[in-house]
Order: sequence, then structure tokens, then C-alpha cells
Amino acid sequence: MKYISRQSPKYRAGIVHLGLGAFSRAHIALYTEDAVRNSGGDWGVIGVSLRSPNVRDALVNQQFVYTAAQLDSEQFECRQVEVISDVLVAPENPTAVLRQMANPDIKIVSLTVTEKGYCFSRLTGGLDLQHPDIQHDLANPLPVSAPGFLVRALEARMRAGHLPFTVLSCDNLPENGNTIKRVVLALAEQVDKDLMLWIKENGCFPSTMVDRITPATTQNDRQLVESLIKMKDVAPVVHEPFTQWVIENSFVANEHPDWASAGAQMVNDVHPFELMKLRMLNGTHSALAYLGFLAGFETIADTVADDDFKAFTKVLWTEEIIPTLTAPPGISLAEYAADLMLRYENPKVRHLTAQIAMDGSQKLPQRILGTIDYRFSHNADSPGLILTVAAWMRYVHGIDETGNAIDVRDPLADKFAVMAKSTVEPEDWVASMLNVREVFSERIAEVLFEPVMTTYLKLLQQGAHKMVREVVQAYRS
Ligand code: CS2
Repeated sequence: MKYISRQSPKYRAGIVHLGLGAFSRAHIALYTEDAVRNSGGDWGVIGVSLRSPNVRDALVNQQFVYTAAQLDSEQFECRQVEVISDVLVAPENPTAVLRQMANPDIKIVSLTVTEKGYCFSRLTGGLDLQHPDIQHDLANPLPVSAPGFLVRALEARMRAGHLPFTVLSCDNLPENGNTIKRVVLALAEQVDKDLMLWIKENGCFPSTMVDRITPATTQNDRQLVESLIKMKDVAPVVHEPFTQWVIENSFVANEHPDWASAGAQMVNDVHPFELMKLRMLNGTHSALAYLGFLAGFETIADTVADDDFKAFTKVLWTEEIIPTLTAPPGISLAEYAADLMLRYENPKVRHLTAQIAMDGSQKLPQRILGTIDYRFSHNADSPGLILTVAAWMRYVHGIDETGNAIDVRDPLADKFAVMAKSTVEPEDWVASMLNVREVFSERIAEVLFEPVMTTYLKLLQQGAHKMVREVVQAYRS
């Protein structure tokens, strides 16, 4: 069978994208290609993998063209995406990556490097100077971290007298633009104070809210796509029909693709959108991931097909999360919740609870703990979210409800494994988890101590499913 392909790159590159995972290929790439089709401009995308060569190796034989398959009705709806002009693998050739980022034709460097890629510390709210990758980047001119690449490339642009590129964070972090800005400025200051001042003066770091559920592509998906397009594609992506992108309108020299023509919302303040999405979508995603996994469900759709879990998700929204939010302009939070449930229920989207459960130490604070904290300061308790924290603790302890080992994937996984070995009593486990300052501030640990302890002990006895049912019943009575 012939590979999916094209003659030559269609678009000159104007964007370098760090972290070319499935999400960016199912979201940002499509908006960008649509924008160029609608309004023109040199906005091809050079993708950069910061770790593994897998995506490049898969895409290179098909000239970086791939299929984005929408998990809709009966059949996948396949679209051929041609906006990627090249893929570089940073560890193989960091110089090539820096050369592209320093090229003044590149106006935007966008990122989807996941929460952990920002190398920031919750303890200080800024750059984690002790992070091994940051230590490496301070000692070497050729970086390994995303902040390192940004700073070294901005340095080259300053020295050459070019404008900086806009840094466009597209990860699920609150105020993601400000977060990457703080990290970049802190690292730049260590390199050269003038560089820091130049970036501060000339740089732009718009915040964004990105949304599209993109499960990891499976062998099954690949076979189905090939049978539909009648060509070989070793790197398709699959995604739900829904998509949203809200972008703060703040770009260097106001240069960016006409993403608005492709459906993105260009706004002055992204914050209410971010908070809504992080708490309502990502918050319940994490709740369903830990509790659903423990109850033996493989996917989000399977989990919410269960009446107790469906009712639990709804009470999380109506009773605990929505009361902490201000609706963004033009949005009804009740409707947003109803639409989310339909998205979760889509049986075509096989989004694994184990996939979402990954990296919980990086996700919990903005998805769950902020909501609990807000409620606590308004004298309201949060039994559903507290149960989620307890379920996460149970999950990272590493043994599921049937006694099988859990493959815990988290930057703190080794630390958790050592802690789990050295604690015998569940009370000690909860107490030592609440002492993990990368996740729980001293204040929130104090707030959580009593309710999480009680809930955790009950969870061990009763199991996740029964606990979920109890939370729902308590709200109903
Ligand atoms: C998910 C997100 O894996 C996860 O943690 O909650 O990737 C989620 O699917 C996206 O943010 C949806 O836009």
C-alpha cells in the first residue's frame, strides 16, 4: 500500500512548535492549516520533539503529512493535514532546533510540553532552579528543557538584532502565558540580566485555553484509518468532534495566523475560560480517571455509562465546581456541563482512565485543590473532590482494589514508591502524602488533613464505587 504523502512542503514555516504530541497535531495544527487556507500567510509549522524520535520517525516517510480522524457517527471522518513542514528531534540536534527558532521568519514558538515541561516549582511559584534539566541548561549552551530552548533562542535573536518570537503556551495550566513568562524571565536572568530585560520589554506570552479530547492512537485506529483512506499512514491522530481555542490577543508585532477565521476566539482575558475548563473538564476528568480506574473502568465513556458515576460527575459540577466559577462572557456553565457529559459519553472516544491518571502530582493543584481551597475559604466542604484526592493517593500507592500493581506514571513516581514502602499504616501514608510540598501547600494540607484521612480510610474499606454512590446520596438527601 502507498504511503499518504505530498510532493513538497506546501507552506513556508512561521511557527516552531515544541512538543509535537497527538494533541497539538489534532488541534493547533488544524486551526493553523484552516487559517492559512482562509487568509494565507507563511504559517507552516516546524514540529520539535523534545525527547523521543518516534513522531519524526513515523512522519518522515510520509513527508510529515498525516490523517486527523474525527471520532464521530458511524465512520471516522478523515482529513489530510499538511501544515507540518518538518520535524526535528531536539536531543539529536539541538543546534538545528535553535537555528530554526532564531530564524526571524519564525514569528511564534508554541508549546504543548505538558505540565511537567515547564520546570516550575509550586513551592516558589517560579522556575525550579534545582530541576536537573535547568541545572543542565545553566551549565551548557545547548539546552534540553523547553524553557532552555526558549531562552537560548531568544538570546540569539537579541544578539542578531531581530524581534523576539511570541511564546504561545497551549498546556492545561492556569495563566499558562504568565507561567511560561515567569519561568523564561527567571532563566534568562541567570544567563544574562540584559537578556531578561530585553525579553521583558519586547516579548509577548499570551495565555490560551485549548480543548479537544485526543485519546492516544491505537493499532486499531491505524488499521481503520488505512482502510478508509486506502493508503498507509503510520501516524494518524484521532480526536472528538468538539474543539475550542481561546487566545489572548497579544502577539509580537501583532503577527499570527488568522486563527479567528478558523474558529478560535481572540480575547483580552482568557482567565475565566481557563478556570472553567481546568476545573469543570480537567477536574472531573481526573476524578473519573482515579475513581473510575479503581472501580475497574477502562475508559471515561465506560465510567460515565455507569449511573452512579454519571450522577457523581453531575454533582461535582453543580454542587462543588460551578459555584466557584464566574461564567466567561456568553457561556452558560450549566450548558457547558451538559455538553461535557455528551462529550464524555461518546463511545467512539476510547480515552483511557490510565492515560488521564498520569502525572497527577502535576495536575491535581489546578484541577482539584484550587476548587477545594476556594470552597474552604467560603465555608463550604467538598466531599466529591476530597474523595478524588483520596482516590489519587490510593492510585499512586500502587495497588488497585483487586490487589494488582498499578503502573504509576508521574515525575514523582519513584519518590511515591519509596514512601509507600516505608509506611505501614494507611494513616501514615495519608500524612506523608500531605507533606509532599510539590503538590500540597502547608495551608491546603492543613485544610485537607481531617477530611482526606477519614475518606481515605473509608475508601480502603468500601472501594471506589460505593464511595461515589455515597457522595451522590448525601447530596440528594
Ligand atoms: C486530560 C486532558 O489527559 C488529561 O489529563 O484531562 O488531556 C484533556 O483530555 C484535554 O485537556 C481536553 O482538552
